[in-house]
Amino acid sequence: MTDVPVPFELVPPNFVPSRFDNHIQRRLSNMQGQYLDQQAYHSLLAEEDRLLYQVYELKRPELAGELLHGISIVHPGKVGREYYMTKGHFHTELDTGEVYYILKGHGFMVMETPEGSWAVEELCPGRVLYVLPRWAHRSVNVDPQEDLVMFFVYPGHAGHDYGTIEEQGFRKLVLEQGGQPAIMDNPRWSLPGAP
Ligand code: S6P
Ligand code: ZN
Repeated sequence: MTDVPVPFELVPPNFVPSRFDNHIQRRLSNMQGQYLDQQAYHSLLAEEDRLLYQVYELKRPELAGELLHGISIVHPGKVGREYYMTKGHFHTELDTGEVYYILKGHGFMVMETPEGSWAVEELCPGRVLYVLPRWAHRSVNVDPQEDLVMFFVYPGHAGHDYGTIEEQGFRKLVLEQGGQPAIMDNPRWSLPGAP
């Protein structure tokens, strides 16, 4: 972590930051219970614990005045008909948003609120998506070959709540249907607290 303001570069074609403090790699084994087709998940995992996505973080103190930022790279691929995706999370401090700037690839951001509102927005290079406070978010790569690469920035005190999503996933899934991405209801999902 630097204590003086110095820039870094995001160099095409892969956009890995020219300096970073933390490199996170998430694999199939980190996504237990998240994919709809559990049979496909377990047979893929038996073959190889594939790398699904990576995050390069520029560390800053986790304080309200700070902005945490970095690059996320979701690789192409599918588990059954469901595309590679991030775990997804709410921010622990619900009233914190996040900005994504899409550098490369093609995907969707799947979002929802604790009250059950949902939104799915397409991601393509040059596009900016502001994920509003209170909205959980998951990025999905729907390109058959290319990485989905995004720059993100969010408040230092946001924190991550993965548990809520781990329980039943997001309300909407992005799956391949007839060669195209399609948005579908998640059969495992019900409004938290509903009978
Ligand atoms: C953090 C921000 C991203 C994600 C990254 C991986 O608030 O939303 O840096 O951490 O896209 O997703 P996840 O759900 O595994 O943290
Ligand atoms: Zn976030």
